[in-house]
Amino acid sequence: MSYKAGIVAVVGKTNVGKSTFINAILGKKVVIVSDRPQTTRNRIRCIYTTDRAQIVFVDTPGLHRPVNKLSAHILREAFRALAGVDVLLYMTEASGEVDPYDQEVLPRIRTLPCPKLLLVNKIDQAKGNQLPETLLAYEKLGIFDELVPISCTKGKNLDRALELVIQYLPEGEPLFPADMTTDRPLEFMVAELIREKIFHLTYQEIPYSTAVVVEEIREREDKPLLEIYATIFVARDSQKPIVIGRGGQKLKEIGRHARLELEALLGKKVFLSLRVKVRPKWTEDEAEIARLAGD
Ligand SMILES: Nc1nc2c(ncn2[C@@H]2O[C@H](COP(=O)(O)OP(=O)(O)OP(=O)(O)O)[C@@H](O)[C@H]2O)c(=O)[nH]1
Ligand SMILES: [Mg+2]
Repeated sequence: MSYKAGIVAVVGKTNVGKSTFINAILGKKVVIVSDRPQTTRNRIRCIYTTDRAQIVFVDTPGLHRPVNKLSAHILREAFRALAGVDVLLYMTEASGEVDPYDQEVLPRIRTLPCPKLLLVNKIDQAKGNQLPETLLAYEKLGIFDELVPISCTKGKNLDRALELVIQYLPEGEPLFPADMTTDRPLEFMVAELIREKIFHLTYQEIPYSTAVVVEEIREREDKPLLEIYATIFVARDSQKPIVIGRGGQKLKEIGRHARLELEALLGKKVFLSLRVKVRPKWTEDEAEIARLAGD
């Protein structure tokens, strides 16, 4: 059988588990995940290669109703991912009906020329008849070529989802080297990891007002150590002391969690220096959004 390769966008409402799915398929943490909506802000290519196929998954920001310029930007990013894909994976949860927000978005999905697969995620949480009712409701729309119930966290039916994706992929040569898992540079991945820790360790509006920029990654010559200098930007003066915490405790905690994960990921010691800066109202300023949370 000839080799298969193509671009597969993973799209759906925010927080349904798109990034978790990609990590589960790749068998390692490539993209960040949190239990709160709008974690992913950019389109991120994640590459899965076997001897039969190469799938270039595109993780996308969750679809949502925008509340400010930043979230409108994030939403545009998600829709931009739809252009030129070979297979579309639309993800939803088993709520028992067509999700009202999906209902609004699906007309834009219907007209795409590629095969479309529906992933019904979090089936471990489905109660009673919710799963069969969800499948029936989405089936009736007549949009999807396949409907696949899965649980990303329990690893249920992921092999079936993967098989189907490969089945619908076009034949072709690999697009990326086999050992590559993302096309994003290390600076981006490090910034994302720090942002994830902010999602895990701060509350309310803080993660949504925060951006992370890695200023420098420096390999020490005298010892096996990676020095990383990053800045956390917040949108208001009052947010700075919250991110820093009493006696710098919160910032230390964010740094420690990020550093430990980076060390495990990179297999070397990391020195991580974090500072916090205020960029007043950056989430409402297109130029700042492009600079701090852009492509
Ligand atoms: N119970 C359960 N939880 C899941 C499953 N898959 C993902 N989750 C959880 O759902 C939450 C959201 O996961 P993400 O992968 O960040 O969701 P996302 O769709 O990428 O979210 P955005 O990037 O914000 O659009 C996390 O707390 C995951 O642990 C699943 O199969 N079962
Ligand atoms: Mg995500």
